[in-house]
This record gives sequence, structure tokens and C-alpha cells, in this order.
Amino acid sequence: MNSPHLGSQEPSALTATAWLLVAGLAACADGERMDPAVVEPSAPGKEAAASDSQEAAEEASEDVPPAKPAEPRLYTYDVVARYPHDRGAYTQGLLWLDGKLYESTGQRGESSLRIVDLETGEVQKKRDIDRRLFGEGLAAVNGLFYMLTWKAGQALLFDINTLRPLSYGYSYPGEGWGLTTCDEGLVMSDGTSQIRFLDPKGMKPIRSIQVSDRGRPIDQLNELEWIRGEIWANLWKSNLIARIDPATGKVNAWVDMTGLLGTERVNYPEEDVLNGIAWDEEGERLFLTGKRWPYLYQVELREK
Ligand SMILES: [Ca+2]
Repeated sequence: MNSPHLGSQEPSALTATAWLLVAGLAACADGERMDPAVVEPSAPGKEAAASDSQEAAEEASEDVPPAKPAEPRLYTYDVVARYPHDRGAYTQGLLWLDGKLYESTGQRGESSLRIVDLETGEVQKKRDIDRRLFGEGLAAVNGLFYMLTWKAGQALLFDINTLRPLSYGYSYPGEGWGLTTCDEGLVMSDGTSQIRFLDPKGMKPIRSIQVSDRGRPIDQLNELEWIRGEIWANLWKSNLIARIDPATGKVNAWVDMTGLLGTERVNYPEEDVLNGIAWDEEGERLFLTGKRWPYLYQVELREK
């Protein structure tokens, strides 16, 4: 996603982010105290152990609170390398394929599919799309690039080698935000807490999951990447990346990318946000950038 220049801000995004930061950090501290693997027995438990009475033990066990849902792990990052990135690129999709970096960009009249030189940030090849369309997420499967559009409900197709557009595309209901692939096919976000799994042929739905953290739905899921059996999604207008279990939709871990851009200025701070995750599986390199960011980063994660 999205939002034209200086577009209105959706309050739900900030609400979600604020909740995540507070709940996530609180959960971390709480987890250190309450981890059942390390916590000392509670006072009622000790009383029960001291008593030979089974009845007393049962009474005490009733006082033990039920197990809390598993809390997501929290990660921060180290910058491994920093590369130039086109400040004109309103990044919507980012992926690494066979030694090359590919990027899709948004905004009407500025949307394109690009091959980008990692080291220099130079755009080596660019295909502009229909000026009426607002480009979104990008994925590669079966020799084709699939590029979503925001509100037009159309996925555009391109030849992977030439970037030539195909004469046909596919349609889908709802908005198009992020896109990636897994063994099942395409994986798509649409701004809600839902993630869809789609058959690349016709983009027919296979199944969907609702993304949640301890029972709370997580929406604003934007750019996607499939990494080592998890769906990674950066949350729109936040510095957070959710690492999602593709079977259940539960957030396994949060990655806090706060400060990645440092003091570098962007033109539109409200919209030039983190958006773009690419994984080089062979080289085990993780790349991140944002909309109109001057840099693209290679980072490594470490647990907080
Ligand atoms: Ca991606």
C-alpha cells in the first residue's frame, strides 16, 4: 500500500502499532518473569507440596492460572551492508531471484517493474505500467512475474526474462497489497488481517488464514516474503515485521526495525515508510528498504 501523496491517515494503523509496541514489549518483560520453564512454583503450589492431602493439592491446583498463549519472540537487527536505492521508487514489492534484485513501485503514473543493481542501486531495466493503475506487491512463479494493483482488482503478468507484459492478467476481489510465493502458490495480503493462498493459475483461492497475536487480529499487513517456512510481513506505517506461522496465522515473532533509516530524510515522512523485504535464500541475505528511501539495507537479526 498505498495512499497518494499526503493522503489521509488511517487511525487503525497507528492504533495497531501502538498496541503492538506496548503489548509486545510488556509481553517480553512478562515472559521473562512467567516463563513456565524457569518460574519458581507459586505460593499455592508450595503449600500443596507440603501437604499430604490430595484434596488440598487439588484445591491448590485450581488456583493455578491456565497456561498463557505462547508469546512471540522479539528481534532487533544489525546492519550488515547499506546500498543506494532510487529515491523515486515508491517501493511496493521487493524480491531476490537468481542473483538479481527486482522491485515493483506504486503511485499512479509512477508505477513500474524494475531490475535493480544491488551494489549501485541503478535501475537496469524498467517496465512502466498503465498510468491509471497503482502498482503493489510482486512475486515470481512459473516463469512469470505477478504484480498486484491497489484498488483495480487486477494482477498484471510479465515474462520473467524480458519483463514484457502478457496480453492478459487475472482479477481478484478486494485490495491488493503484498505478494510472495510458497510451495502452495501465491501468498497475498490485502490490508486486512487475512492472508490468502492462491493458485497462480487464475489466482483462484486455495485457503486463507487470519493473522493474530495472542488472539488479537493483526491488520495492515503489507509487503510479504516467504522465509524458511514463515510468512514475513511488514506492517504499514510501522517499523515492525511480523513473522507468521502459515498454518495457523499466529505471529511467531516480531522484528523491530526502528531506526533502520537513521537520520536520513524522506520527502513524505507519513508515507515513505518501511516497505520491502527480499530474501536471498542461497546467500542467506535479508534485504530491507522503504518507499522512496535513499538506501536499501542488508540486515541480520538478533533476539532481544
Ligand atoms: Ca518481498
